[in-house]
Amino acid sequence: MENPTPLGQQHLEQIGSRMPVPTYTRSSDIMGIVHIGVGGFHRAHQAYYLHQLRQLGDASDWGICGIGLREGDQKLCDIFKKQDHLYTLLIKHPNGKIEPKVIGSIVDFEMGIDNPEPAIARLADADTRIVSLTITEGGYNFNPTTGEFNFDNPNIQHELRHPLDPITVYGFLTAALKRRCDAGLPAFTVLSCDNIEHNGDMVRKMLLTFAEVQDPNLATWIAQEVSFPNSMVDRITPVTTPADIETLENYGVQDAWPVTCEPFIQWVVEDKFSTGRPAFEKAGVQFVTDVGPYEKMKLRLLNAGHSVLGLLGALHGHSTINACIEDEVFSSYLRAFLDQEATPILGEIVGIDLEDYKDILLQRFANPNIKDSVSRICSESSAKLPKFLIATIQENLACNGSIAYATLVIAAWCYYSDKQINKNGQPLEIIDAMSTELHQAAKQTKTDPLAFVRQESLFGSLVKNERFTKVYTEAVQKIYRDTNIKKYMQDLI
Ligand code: CS2
Repeated sequence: MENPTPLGQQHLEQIGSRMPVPTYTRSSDIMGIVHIGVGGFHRAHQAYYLHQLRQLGDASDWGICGIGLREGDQKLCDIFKKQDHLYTLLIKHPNGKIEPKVIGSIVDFEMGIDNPEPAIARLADADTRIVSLTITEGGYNFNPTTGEFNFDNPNIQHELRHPLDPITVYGFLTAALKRRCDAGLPAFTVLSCDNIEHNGDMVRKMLLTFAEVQDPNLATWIAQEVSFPNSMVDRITPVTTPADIETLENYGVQDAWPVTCEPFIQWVVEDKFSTGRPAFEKAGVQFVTDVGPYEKMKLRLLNAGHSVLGLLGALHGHSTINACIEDEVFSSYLRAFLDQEATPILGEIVGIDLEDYKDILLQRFANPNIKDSVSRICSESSAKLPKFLIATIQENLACNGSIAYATLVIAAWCYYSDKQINKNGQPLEIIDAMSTELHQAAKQTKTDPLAFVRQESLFGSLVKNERFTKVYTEAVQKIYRDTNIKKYMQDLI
C-alpha cells in the first residue's frame, strides 16, 4: 500500500472507508473526565468504553483529557498533538482476524512535569467530574506488606513541603481539590482502574493519609466530599510493537502509536459517583454494590495466572504467554494452580461460574495473535506478586491448603532476580522499581536459601512459616542445582 494516510481529524472521512472512525463531535470543550496514566491499557479499556458509548450517540457531554506525570509520557503527548489525540485500536481475534478502529474519546492531553500548573488547572476545572487513574500497582505508594503510606518517598516529601509543585498523583489531587474547595466547587470522583484489591478504598486511604499531613482541613473536606468507587478492570493489552504499526500501514493508516488488545473486555464498578458519570452500562459496564469478589477473582486467577506462566516461562525460555499455553506442561500446571490453590480461597461468587471463567481464561491466554510477552508480565513483579500470588500462599497456609504450585513460582522469581538468565543461558532483564533490592537479596541464596523471602516488604512474615520455608527451600535448591524448571513443574502435575 503506497503512502498510508496520517491519522488526524481532517483525514477521518478518508480513513473511514477503511475502518470505523468516530462519528461524534470531538471537542476539547467537552471533557468531564481527566485521566492520569494514559498507557495502552487505558486506551484499550476505559477510553474504548467511552468511545463506544459516544458512537451510540450517548454521553455527548463527556470526553477525556489525559495527564502524564512521568517523563516517558512526553512521547505520547507529542504523538497525540500531531494526531489530534486520535489513535487506532487493533483488536486481535484468536482466528487471526484483526479489527481496527479509530478511537476518539480522548480529546486533550497535558504533561504535569516541569510546569504542573496546566494539569492542576485541568483537574480543578469546574467541568472535571471524574478523575480516573491507571498509575500501575507501584504508583499507589504503599508498603505492600503493611498497606501503609510510604512517607519515605522523596517525591512525597518534596510535595509535602511544596504543595504547588506536585510530582505524584497525591500532590496533584490535593493541589486541585484544595483549589476546588476554596472556590466552593464540588469535588470530583476519584476512580482507580488499577489491579489492586479494593483499589478505590486504597486510594482513598492513601490520599487522606497524605492530605492529613499536608492540610488537615482539606483532608476533612476530601473525606466528606470525594467518592472513590472500587472497580475491577480487565482487557489483555500487550506492548505495541513495530509490527503493529506496519500492520496498520497495510490498512492504509499511519499511526505512530496504535494499541493492540484481545476481544475480551470487562469492567465492574461500584456505582458511587458523587458528580455524575456517563451511562457506561449502555456500553456493557456492570455496576454493582460490592466489587470485592470480582476483584479478588480477577487478581487471583487472571493476574496470578499470568505471573505463574510469565516467571516459569521466562526461566524455561518461552517468550510469549500463548507459547506457554501451547506447551502442555505449562497449561496443565496453570490449570492445577488455578484449581487447587487459587479457586479454593475464592469461595462462591454470585452470578459467576468459576469453572467457565477459568476455561475462558485459558482460551484468552492461548490467543495466538496477542503475542503478549512474558517480559511485560514479569516487569514490576515486586508490585504485582504480593497482591496476585503471595496473598494466595498466605491464605492457603492459614487454611492448610496447597502451596506447592505458587511456591515454585517464587523460587523461580528468586533465580531470575539473581542470575538474570534463563535455563539456556539467554539474558533476562529485571524491569522493576525494586530491581536492585531483588538482585541483592536473591544473590545470597547460595549461602542463605531463605534470603530472597526474607524481604519483609514483599513477603511479610512468610519466612517464619515452617511449612512454607520447607517447600520453598526444596524448590529453590532444585532450581539452583539444575534450572530445568519444566521438570519440577511436571513433578507437581
Ligand atoms: C498482567 C495484567 O501486568 C500483568 O501482569 O497480568 O496487565 C493483565 O494483562 C491485565 O490486568 C488484564 O486485564
